[in-house]
Amino acid sequence: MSNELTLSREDIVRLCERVEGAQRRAYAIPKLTDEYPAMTVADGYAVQAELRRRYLAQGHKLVGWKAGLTSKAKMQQMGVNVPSIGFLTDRMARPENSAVKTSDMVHPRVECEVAFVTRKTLKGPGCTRQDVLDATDYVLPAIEIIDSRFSGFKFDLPSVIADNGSSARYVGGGRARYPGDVDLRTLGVVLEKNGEMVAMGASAAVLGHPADAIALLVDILAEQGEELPAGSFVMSGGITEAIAVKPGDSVVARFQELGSVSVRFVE
Ligand code: OOG
Ligand code: MG
Repeated sequence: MSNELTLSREDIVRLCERVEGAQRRAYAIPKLTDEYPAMTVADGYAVQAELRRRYLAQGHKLVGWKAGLTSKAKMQQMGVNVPSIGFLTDRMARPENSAVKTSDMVHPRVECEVAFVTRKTLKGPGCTRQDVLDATDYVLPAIEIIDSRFSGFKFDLPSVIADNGSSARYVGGGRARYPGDVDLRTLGVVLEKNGEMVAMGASAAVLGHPADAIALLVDILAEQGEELPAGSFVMSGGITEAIAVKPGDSVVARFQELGSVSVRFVE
């Protein structure tokens, strides 16, 4: 698949409005490639950039970024085998252990991820694991709540990128650690829903090392002429498959070394 921009400016704005409407009013839409089968990854990022521009113009603050589809479990679950990135704003953040509303989402799912907070600018291309570790202030455990705006949670890479990587909400918590104080490759995690274990894994599932996912994210940003500023909150991608949630559910992600993060869901 080529990665040229094929969409006109008009099409980009039109698709962005379609995605924004679905995000705001929480309804499912057909994946964008049904109407634009020639859409490329570059087109997807153009729609995502327009979405970001609009949210920031409306006063949302950019907090950081997320890498997605970075583990085999996630790739297999979604049928997409290339990682992607999306942006995170202040409006998506929720406090640890809070009640997250599901009525303003389409079909939410939870993921457990290692999050990084940076203290230096990171710039691609050629960003390495070591660059990421050197620029990291601390790492912490996070639960991401994803919500594809596409019917049946089914999409392809250009569509999911345009929908900002299904970003919906995120919760950071647990115990923050300096990256040099833990072995980020071997952290185990257990995901529980309503007291039962529903998934488990280890951080190496994320591209061998979660810092590699951040390096990849920095390189994807560089392709768009952007860098990752100091002070960014960055999620490295779900370690296990994502788990569907509904009102009444409570979820805990228990991480080795990093403590646990929890969240509950209400109507
Ligand atoms: C795309 C977002 C994937 C992750 O951590 O892999 C993601 C999706 O599966 O809807 O956030
Ligand atoms: Mg995720």
